[in-house]
Amino acid sequence: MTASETLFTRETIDAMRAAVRETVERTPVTDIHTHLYAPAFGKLLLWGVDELLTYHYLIAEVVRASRIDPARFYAKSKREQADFIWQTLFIERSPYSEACRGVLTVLDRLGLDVASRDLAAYRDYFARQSVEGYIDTVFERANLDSVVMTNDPFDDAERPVWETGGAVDKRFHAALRIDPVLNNWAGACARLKGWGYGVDETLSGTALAETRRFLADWLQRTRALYMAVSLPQDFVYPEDSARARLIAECIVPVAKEHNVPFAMMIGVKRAVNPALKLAGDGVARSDVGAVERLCARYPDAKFMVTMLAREDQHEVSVAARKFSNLFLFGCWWFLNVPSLIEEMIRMRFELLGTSVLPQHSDARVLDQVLYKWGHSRAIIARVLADKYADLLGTGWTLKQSEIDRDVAGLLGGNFWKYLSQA
Ligand code: HDL
Ligand code: ZN
Repeated sequence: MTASETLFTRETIDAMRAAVRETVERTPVTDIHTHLYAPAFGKLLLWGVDELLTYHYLIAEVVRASRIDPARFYAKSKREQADFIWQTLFIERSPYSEACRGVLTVLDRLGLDVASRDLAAYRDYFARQSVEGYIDTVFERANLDSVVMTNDPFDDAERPVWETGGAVDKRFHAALRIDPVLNNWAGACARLKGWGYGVDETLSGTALAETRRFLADWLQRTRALYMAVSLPQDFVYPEDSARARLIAECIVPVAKEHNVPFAMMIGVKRAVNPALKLAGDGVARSDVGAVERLCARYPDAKFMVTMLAREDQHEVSVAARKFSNLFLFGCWWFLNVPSLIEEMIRMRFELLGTSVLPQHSDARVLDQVLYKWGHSRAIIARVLADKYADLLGTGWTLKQSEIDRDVAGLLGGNFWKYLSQA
């Protein structure tokens, strides 16, 4: 029988498990939330072993392990920071935290000798790479079809690139990130005025129409697949605030007009330890009711949601059962560790079936997709095979072509299908 006609039954569960592993490995991924940048953005695209080692997750871990004063750590050069992290977390301690292990998975997937522990040799390898060639290598080895960037018009380093042509690499899609609009309207307002939009802090006069024009201009300029915001753990809706008015009268109408989802990433407790800078944010439980009320109030708008607190995952999965315009995605940030990825994917498969996107990488450094997807594919395959085994146990049968279909959806197809729906 050809592979597509293979039929799995309760008698061939081991063969099914092997087929699921193979299918998940060979199916290309659309990585729908990253902080990566197309080559046109130059140094904004981070890559290489020193960037891997100075990922803010590892900065938090090295400050904790060494108790170095964060200011003293940040005063070091990037290379000195990487040396300190390598020595503290990898040589003086076993690097089994997910962020440490991830660095080693990257080196291994690149064919480097991890057992050598030879940081100089790793640096030599990266010094010999060109960014264009290395992007090809990483996309190919991680089996990525494409990634979605996080594009911020308020970022002075990024905006000029869009104003002179933007990302011209089809592997890098855009997402329009609008945190300043919703989280710091006063600050955003001043910038928008400077760009010629007739807005004001009280949202009077032409402010709402002009904010809609700003959003439309940047959706067109970036060809963004969705609009996104990171919302704090105390986000509520509705409320008497600029944020609530902007969501209701600007974000939602523009999202509907352009048929793009509005992605809410909810649960950050900002700057719990400001001295850690980017590494200083924390997490707290949030109000899933705000998501439910938005989905109920705007049934013909499309929402994407990922929540940061483990404790919110069951409630938001149940909410997704109530609203077909609520698309759940990823195991975000502090959830992107094997034990919680497995717990969340199992819960989502059992509550939502195939209608989720189990993972995104959130990669800030290009090479990270090698480990973030390497680790997550293994978990997705294991959980999916378990669910299929439960199915086959009822006497159900499964064709290889159905496994292909399901896996293509879970690794990106479900996202593209959601985007295409009216
Ligand atoms: O807001 C976000 O998109 C978060 O992912 C933050 O960028 C965070 O700092 C991060 O990198 N998490 O993985
Ligand atoms: Zn992110």
